[in-house]
Amino acid sequence: MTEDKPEQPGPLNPTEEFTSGEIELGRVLFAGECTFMLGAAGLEQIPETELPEIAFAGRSNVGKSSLINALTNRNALARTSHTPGRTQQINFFNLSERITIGDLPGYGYARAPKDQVAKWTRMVNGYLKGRRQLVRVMLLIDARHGIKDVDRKVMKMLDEAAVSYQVVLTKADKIKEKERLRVIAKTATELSAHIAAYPFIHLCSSHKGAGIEALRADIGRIAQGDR
Ligand SMILES: Nc1nc2c(ncn2[C@@H]2O[C@H](COP(=O)(O)OP(=O)(O)OP(=O)(O)O)[C@@H](O)[C@H]2O)c(=O)[nH]1
Ligand SMILES: [Mg+2]
Repeated sequence: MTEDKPEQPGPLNPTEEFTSGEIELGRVLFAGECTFMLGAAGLEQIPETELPEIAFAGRSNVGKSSLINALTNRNALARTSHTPGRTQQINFFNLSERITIGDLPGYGYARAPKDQVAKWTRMVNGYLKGRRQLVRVMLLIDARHGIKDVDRKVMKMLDEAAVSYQVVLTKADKIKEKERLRVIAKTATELSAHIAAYPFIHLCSSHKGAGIEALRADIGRIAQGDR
């Protein structure tokens, strides 16, 4: 856990953003059963479901699968890897029969074969634009690097498709507090120009557990229908 204790609410002190009741609801939601449903290798394999759905999107290796594991407190629910491009299909999880979680293949992996990239892009874009159940996209951004052009393309597409999304800065343990403040400020400024972006930014470390309970609380809000 980080030792940061800033006075103002926000990503460095995110629990201030949520009531203790919301933190508890989030904890209970993620303490429930989380089961792997299926991995969809193409749009036609995406399951028909009724629950509200949250997708974890972001560049290859940004930490999507690790974050799902940290949220659910399981080491190996979603497969993680040192090798970018590990998640090659959309993996669906059912959380407590309340919400569906989608772990997306990462985008922007320069060394992946071109036809593979084209296939993933088609699938991920088709899913993000056309998924009726999708209530929020968690757009993961590496806190060390900030928003990149490949992320901007996805943000533009989500804005145009009116799919609400929220930035989660990952790997917070890799940078110092001063840099955290800088990346949060810069990200917030850029997000303010995006119509479908939520203004609240999460800052998490899946390895150290920082920011995880706040993100659980936020997803709990979504599961409650408070969007
Ligand atoms: N230091 C640190 N490393 C992290 C954190 N989260 C993930 N990583 C590391 O980043 C690498 C990629 O993590 P994944 O969770 O597999 O990333 P992903 O976004 O699912 O990757 P793809 O499925 O390939 O798109 C692994 O080596 C993780 O251990 C974090 O909070 N801190
Ligand atoms: Mg992954």
